[in-house]
Amino acid sequence: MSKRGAFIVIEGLDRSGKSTQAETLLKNLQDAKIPSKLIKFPDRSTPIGKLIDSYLRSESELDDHAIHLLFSANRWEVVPSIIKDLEQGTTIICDRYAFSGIAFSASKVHPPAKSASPSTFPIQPTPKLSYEWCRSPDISLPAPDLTLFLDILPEKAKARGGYGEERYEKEDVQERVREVFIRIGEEIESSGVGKWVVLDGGLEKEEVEKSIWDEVNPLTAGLKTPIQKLWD
Ligand code: 2DT
Ligand code: MG
Repeated sequence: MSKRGAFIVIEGLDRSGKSTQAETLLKNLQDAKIPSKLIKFPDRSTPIGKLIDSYLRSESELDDHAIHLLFSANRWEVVPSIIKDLEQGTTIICDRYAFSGIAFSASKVHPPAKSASPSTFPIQPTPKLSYEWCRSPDISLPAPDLTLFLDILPEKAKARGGYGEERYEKEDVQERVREVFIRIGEEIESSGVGKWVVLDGGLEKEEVEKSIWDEVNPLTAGLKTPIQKLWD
């Protein structure tokens, strides 16, 4: 059996350096003559992606469940092409995946209820969507062989030039998102399906690039194992 390509996902908070590192990794793989391709979610170019784009720019409102399912559908529509590429020996680098899907949706909370008497205890915000509900539409997606989580403290990410204008680009949101990412990573690591590596995204670009290459290099010879499924 000929070898298949590796499926490598890069995840992280906004301003963690994900997209820059994904592009650098593509270049390094191509320089090493490894057939490779970079994809990104959300893919804003498809009809579903256009609905997502409009929501992220706050040009439209959608029910939290509905937008979550659109993000998932935006992945499912690319699955046949991901599988085809991997089977033909192409290594795929993927900028955000189902893990962003869970982390951002499960971080949505109800606004705190206004109580008549002010409490001295901070009120824990209640989630709008459960972690399990958020995970379910992405069950059975192709599982990444390697996920690189670029970890950065939201305050440091913010200091890097600030967040943009899009929905979710706020420090309190990013803090909750980071907590969910950490939970997902622990579960992936203990599931034995794919490897989850936490890298310090706050380091200099070149240092992060080197740590990424150290993780990716062993996969560049191709894989003999079948493509696995997420959370199946
Ligand atoms: P970019 O800034 O990377 O374009 O992401 N998001 C992303 C979700 O809420 N659910 C998902 O499934 C994915 C893939 C993260 C735009 C924003 O979309 C969020 C940031
Ligand atoms: Mg963004």
